[in-house]
Amino acid sequence: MKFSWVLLVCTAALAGAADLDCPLPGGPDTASEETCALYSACLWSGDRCLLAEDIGYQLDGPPLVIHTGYEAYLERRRPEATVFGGDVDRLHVLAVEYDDHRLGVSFRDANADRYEVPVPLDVPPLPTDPNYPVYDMSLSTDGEFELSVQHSGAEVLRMLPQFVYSDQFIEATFVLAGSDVYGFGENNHDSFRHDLDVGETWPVFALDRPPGDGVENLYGTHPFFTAIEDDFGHSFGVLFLNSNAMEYRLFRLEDGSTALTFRTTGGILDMCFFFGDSPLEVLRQYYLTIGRPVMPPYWGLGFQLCRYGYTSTDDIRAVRERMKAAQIPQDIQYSDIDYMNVRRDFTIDPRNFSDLPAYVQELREQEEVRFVYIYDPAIAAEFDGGYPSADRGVQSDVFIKWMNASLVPDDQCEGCRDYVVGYVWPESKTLFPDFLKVETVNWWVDEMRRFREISGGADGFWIDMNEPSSFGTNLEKPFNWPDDLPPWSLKCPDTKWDSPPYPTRWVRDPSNESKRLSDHTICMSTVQGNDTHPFLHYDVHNLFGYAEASATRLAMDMLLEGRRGLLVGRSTFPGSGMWTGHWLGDNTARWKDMKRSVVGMLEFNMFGIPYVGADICGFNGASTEELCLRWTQLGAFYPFSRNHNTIGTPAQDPAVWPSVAAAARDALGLRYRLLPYLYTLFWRARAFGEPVVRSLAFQFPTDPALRGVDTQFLWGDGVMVAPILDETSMTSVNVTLPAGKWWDLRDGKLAYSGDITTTFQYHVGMDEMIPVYARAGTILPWQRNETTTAAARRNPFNLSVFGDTAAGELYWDDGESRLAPYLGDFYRSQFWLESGELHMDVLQPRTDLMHQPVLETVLFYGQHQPTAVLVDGEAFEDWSFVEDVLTVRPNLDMATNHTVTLQ
Ligand code: MIG
Repeated sequence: MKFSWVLLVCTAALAGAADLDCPLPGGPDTASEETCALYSACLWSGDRCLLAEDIGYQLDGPPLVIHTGYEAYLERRRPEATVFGGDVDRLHVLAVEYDDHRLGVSFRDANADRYEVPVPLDVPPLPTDPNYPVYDMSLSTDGEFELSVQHSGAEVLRMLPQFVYSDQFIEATFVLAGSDVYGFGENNHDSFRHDLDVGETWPVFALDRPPGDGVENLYGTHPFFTAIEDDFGHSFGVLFLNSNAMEYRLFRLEDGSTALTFRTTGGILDMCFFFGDSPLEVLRQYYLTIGRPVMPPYWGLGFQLCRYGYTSTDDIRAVRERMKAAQIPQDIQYSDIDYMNVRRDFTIDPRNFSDLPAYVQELREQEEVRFVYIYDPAIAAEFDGGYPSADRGVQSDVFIKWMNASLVPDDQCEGCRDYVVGYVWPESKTLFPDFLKVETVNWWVDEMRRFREISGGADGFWIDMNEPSSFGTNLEKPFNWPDDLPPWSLKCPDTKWDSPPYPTRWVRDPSNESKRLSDHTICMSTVQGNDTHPFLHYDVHNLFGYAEASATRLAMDMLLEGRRGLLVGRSTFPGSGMWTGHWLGDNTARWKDMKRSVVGMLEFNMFGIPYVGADICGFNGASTEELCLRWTQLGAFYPFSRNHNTIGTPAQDPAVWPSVAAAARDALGLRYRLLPYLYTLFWRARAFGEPVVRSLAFQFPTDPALRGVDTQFLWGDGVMVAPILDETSMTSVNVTLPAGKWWDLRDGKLAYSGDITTTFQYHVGMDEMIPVYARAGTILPWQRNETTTAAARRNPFNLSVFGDTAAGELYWDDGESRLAPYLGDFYRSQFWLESGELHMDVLQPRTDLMHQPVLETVLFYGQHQPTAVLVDGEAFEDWSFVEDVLTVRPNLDMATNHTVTLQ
């Protein structure tokens, strides 16, 4: 604890004043003298409607130093000035120094409770005494309220005076250090680093929205960013723990400095800061705080095949057969909603898919291929006795309700009680399970149990449509409403929740057909959770997918007999990574979408959901041979590697084109060889909070030239992937390699050695694999590839050692025991090379978990030809030196420590 809250010892101060646009509901383009005059907190100035600088809050008494940090009360500076009314008169500010790297600053109504996000952060309940915090902060300058945060000797964040805090609208603007800012989502960002000059306002609100070309809010909600402060890579991150509809804008102030405007429509302003010497340290702090990611099963790292529109079990079988014939690796086969009987959850279409459960078993038992079924949250409102899942749901009262009986529409369907009713895929109207209720979780687990018994025992779960999605809300009728029925749709009432004063930019988006927050989802004036203390859907909309993922993970834990299983979900929130992975949604078969998937993958690795990937070859639209080929190569390096396609489009599985099949064999071959390394990275993500996929900016933060690179990425710190993403140069790639030595994993040749970052162009024929490099300093554990992970796991192990000094490790378990990482049921060893000696140090000798606990070969890259090789001190003959690669074949027992000495 330090006491210098007034004393700012800072070398660089951030700008303290700026013109900020008034939050006009129609957007800044609608500014006019007349509209501006509607808001007493706004001023017409020249041609802009600005927030007055003398609004906001001032200290009511000096800040207090308390055990946990600081505390202060604020009062409004101009009580008569307002934007939307309902301003909170007195705020309570609490700054909590959780520990040396984490700081919380929250602003609450001093006189009344407001909604707060029921998602716990993993921070010390009583702060540890932070003796040497790497940050410093103050709430006041010269006796005036001013939030200022310092890190690494400089001010890194300052709040501007135009601070609005009202019933349904909160806005704060911050000046930030540096100009390299990453994160916030889920959006269709074209670049990983935010473009401050464009300064777009992005909406954040869970929505079933295919990533397109506009400024869109997509499926999940991640109000978290990281900024690199300086050339040394010092960084900080901020989570805004808020679940209401939000928007943010990263832009430059007139003086060029970096600014962030954060707006939300409810809850409190609750900021959690993370500080690090590097961006990866910030992410580690973030992972530890929101919950570290669940490990996928080993088979979840294999290649996965899916499409919407399989017509029968035989149709699926035919695709699987052509994958086999083409010898393309495959670990997982999916079925989309096609398997369901009239698209009802927990049923199987008796006409075309009655034999699917048997096929699921056959795939597992005879081919070691796993199966994944999709589940949608919307439940058909059918109470004629033909759909027991719905009956049981009503019996347990599991569905989301209107906030009061007067809102129940007159044409409420029979048996639908006071539930909100929408329309999705089933042939009937639907109800929406409230996963914030214990009864719903129990019902969901029970339905999953019943379905499991009739469906062949798949260990994979795919949860879709959980924004939640509902079609045609507020319109005449849903697009898929039956023609022979009179038009109908869910119509949301005109409450303050369904028509808030500032509904955020999403409502202005051209894709928002009804121009309301409830477009494409359910009404905001519905309630969830405990009957005695309900939540408004308005407040918890963004938690729907989080809660469903948590319930589904619970079902898996209860049903899978100790196996981890696989879960991928669409709508996510901070902490979702504890339960689920994520696919990036309904992209289009375009080069642009393929390029953007790298950005999405990097962002979700920031958001604590490293198990992520995009639909390979594109979901919407017809893929082309060239695009699908390059996308298959890139997708072989998505942590979640799945080819998926929508209904009505031509098949695009990799066996369709011989050229793509060849590319898939090559790229997936390399992926499958490297799976021991990738699996170890997933273990480190869970154990230590390290992201699996990393940007160059985050891995090499001391090189400012790399801050904007988002066409390449790394697996851990050792493997660099340089995909081809550009239609205009389909056979060449610009590769950027940071200082050091890099070997090309395709041919084992040294690709670059130098002490500066280099960029070069590289020719890659359509019949060639995209370049993948290993960095000097890396030791990669690997196995020979096969066409399933199950088969590859039966091979012996090998090491590839790059450079003169190098390190690596291997985590290994049975691949799917849920508790293995927690109970120590795993093998682990570390490797390092130093002064010509390679050491293998076994930390946990559980070789009983391996089929062949043998270290067969060690490949050394970047060594001179030795005069002799010793293994465990004894002269050893079985080695060769060919084309600069030294191969030693020691066949070592992996249970014990070993040394390989090069002389
Ligand atoms: O409205 O289940 O993102 O992967 O194939 C479309 C059908 C519903 C959306 C998912 C997509 C899936 C599709 N679903």
